[in-house]
Amino acid sequence: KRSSRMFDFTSYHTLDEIYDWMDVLVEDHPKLVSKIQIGQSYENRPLYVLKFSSGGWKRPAVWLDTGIHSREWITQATGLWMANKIATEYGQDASVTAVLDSMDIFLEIVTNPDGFAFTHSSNRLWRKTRSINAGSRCVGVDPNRNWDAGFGGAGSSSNPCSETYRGPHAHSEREVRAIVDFIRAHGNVKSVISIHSYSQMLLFPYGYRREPTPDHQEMNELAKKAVSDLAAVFGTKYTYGSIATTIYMAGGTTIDWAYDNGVKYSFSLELRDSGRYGFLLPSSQIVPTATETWPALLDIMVHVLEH
Ligand code: ING
Ligand code: ZN
Repeated sequence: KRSSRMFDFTSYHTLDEIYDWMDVLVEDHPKLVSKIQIGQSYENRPLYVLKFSSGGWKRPAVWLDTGIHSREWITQATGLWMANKIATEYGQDASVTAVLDSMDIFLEIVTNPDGFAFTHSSNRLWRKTRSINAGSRCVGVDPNRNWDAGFGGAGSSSNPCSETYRGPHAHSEREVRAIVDFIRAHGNVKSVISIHSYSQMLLFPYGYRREPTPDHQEMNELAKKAVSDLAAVFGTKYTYGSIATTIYMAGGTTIDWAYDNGVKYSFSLELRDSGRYGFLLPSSQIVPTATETWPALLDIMVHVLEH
C-alpha cells in the first residue's frame, strides 16, 4: 500500500508526483485531511487545496499558499513538508492539536500549476502564470500583482513582457480568482500566509502604500517573535516589517488584498536563501528550510487562535 511517510521530502518533485502524494496523504489521514478543488488553471489544470479539519462547520481558518511564483521551488517543497507535519503532529504536538481543535487549515501547495509545469519542461526560472496576453508575444501575468488592492500602483508593470506584469485587470488570472472566490465564500478566514522565496523575510501589509496599517504594532511584534523562533533552530536570520518598507513597494499583492478584505493576520514569508543560490536552492536545504520555518508558522497560528 502507498504511504505518505515513504515520500522523499529531500528532493524536488514534479506536479504529477505532488498531486499523487496529496491523495496518499488523504488516504493515510482520512479523518483529518481532505482535498478540495477550488478551480482550474488557465491551461485547465486542477487547483487543489488540502483541508485540515478535526470537525465543525466553517471554523475560523488559516489559509496557506506556496508556489504562486512557480520558480520558487523551495516553497512548494516546504508546503509538502508542512502538510505532512500538520497531519502527523495532530494529536501529538500540543500547539498543532490546539490549533486544529478550534480552527481549520487550508493549504494550496501548487498555487500556479501551469507555471510550475513550465519550470520543469522549459524554463526553470518561470515566475508568472501562463496566460496569453492579447496583442503581445509575451506570456504570463504576475499573480502577486494581480489582486484588487492597490492594483496598478507602484511596483507593478503594465508591460506584458515584465516579470511584474499586473494583468489586464484585477483578478484576471484564474489562479488568483479561485482563491478570491474561496476566501469570500468561506467568510471566516482569519489568517492568510502566502509563501515566497528568496530573501529570508517575514512581511505584512502594506505593499501598495508606505503608511502603516492600524494593526502594525501587533503584526510587528508577532513577526519579531516568529523570526526569533525561526532563528533559534539553525541561526538563519530573517528581517521583518511591512512589504513597502522592508523589500519594496508592490501593488496588487495577495496579502494586501486579504488584509483589506478583513483578514487581519496576513503575512508573507520569503524563505531561504539570501542570494547565494536564490531560486536554485539545493535540495539538501529543503528539510532544514521547512524545519526552521515551522515554529514561525506555528507562532502565527497560535496567535490567531488566541485572538
Ligand atoms: N518577491 C516578492 C514579489 O512578489 C513580495 C516580494 C512578497 C511582495 C510578498 C509582496 C508580498 O516581488 C518574490 N521573490 O516573489
Ligand atoms: Zn515570489
